[in-house]
Amino acid sequence: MSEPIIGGKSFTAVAINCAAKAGEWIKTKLGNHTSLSLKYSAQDLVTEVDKGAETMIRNLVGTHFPDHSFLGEEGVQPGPEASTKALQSVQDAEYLWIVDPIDGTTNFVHGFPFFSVSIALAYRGEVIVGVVYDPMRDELFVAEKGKGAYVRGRRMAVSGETTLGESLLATGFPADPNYAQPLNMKQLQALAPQVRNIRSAGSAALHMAYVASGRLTGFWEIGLNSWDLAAGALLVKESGGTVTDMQGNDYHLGVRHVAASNGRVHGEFVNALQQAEAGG
Ligand code: 2AM
Ligand code: CA
Repeated sequence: MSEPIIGGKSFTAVAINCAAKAGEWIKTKLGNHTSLSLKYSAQDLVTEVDKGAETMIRNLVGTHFPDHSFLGEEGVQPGPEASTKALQSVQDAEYLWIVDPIDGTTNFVHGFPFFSVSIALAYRGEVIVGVVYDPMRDELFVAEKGKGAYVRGRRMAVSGETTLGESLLATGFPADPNYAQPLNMKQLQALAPQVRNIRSAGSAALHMAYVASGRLTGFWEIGLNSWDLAAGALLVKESGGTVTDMQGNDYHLGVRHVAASNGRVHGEFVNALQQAEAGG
């Protein structure tokens, strides 16, 4: 059995192993899933592949670290209240694994090749290991707190843009039609003329990994859950970037409305998001 050392290799090795195994299996199921259910709404999907991948990861983690706590998307009832409650019940755990077996399930269901496995380990509420794996490109993004972040074994760094005008941003279109969708549209409308361009590819974890690796200048989305963000937040921070909520407060596990960037444009970015919200 691996030795449980804080930030030690064994945690990261297990996280990588879980992400790689689950990702390989998910890839074999692309176009072959047999059950599709709606969770909270017609936009909130789950397949047997999400559930199977989560079980695979939970069992593997449990074999190595039976005393650790586990928070996975498919173990939680749908909807924001249940997610917040589930996080509150475990966030003080000594060691907590936070797992999204497929981030970008809509893409997986439609065969759009942009989804990922997201696995984070938090120690007393602080993320110490983050792994995001894109099985379609076989790209593994790994970060350890204080030790940097890597993709395909190469050290990652955020991009160099210093103004919004030179920035390539991404956002996620939220499902909630009452609050999140109209606000996201306002933000999009306000930001589009101020930036180089905007993408929306449908996996928050992978968008965060792209900010970390310098492929995107920044990313924002309203209404995410801890499992969408925990691993990606460490990737961005360990690559020299900044992760906050939409008011510019530092990231923590409870953040649902996120703004992540290379840091250099963060002030301008958050300012523009706030001005959009204020209708200015
Ligand atoms: P998921 O695929 O794990 O559900 C896309 O905009 C991002 O939002 C993805 O990371 C996706 O994660 C997440 N997402 C999709 N539907 C959602 C919903 N109903 N509530 C919250 N997050 C959602
Ligand atoms: Ca998911």
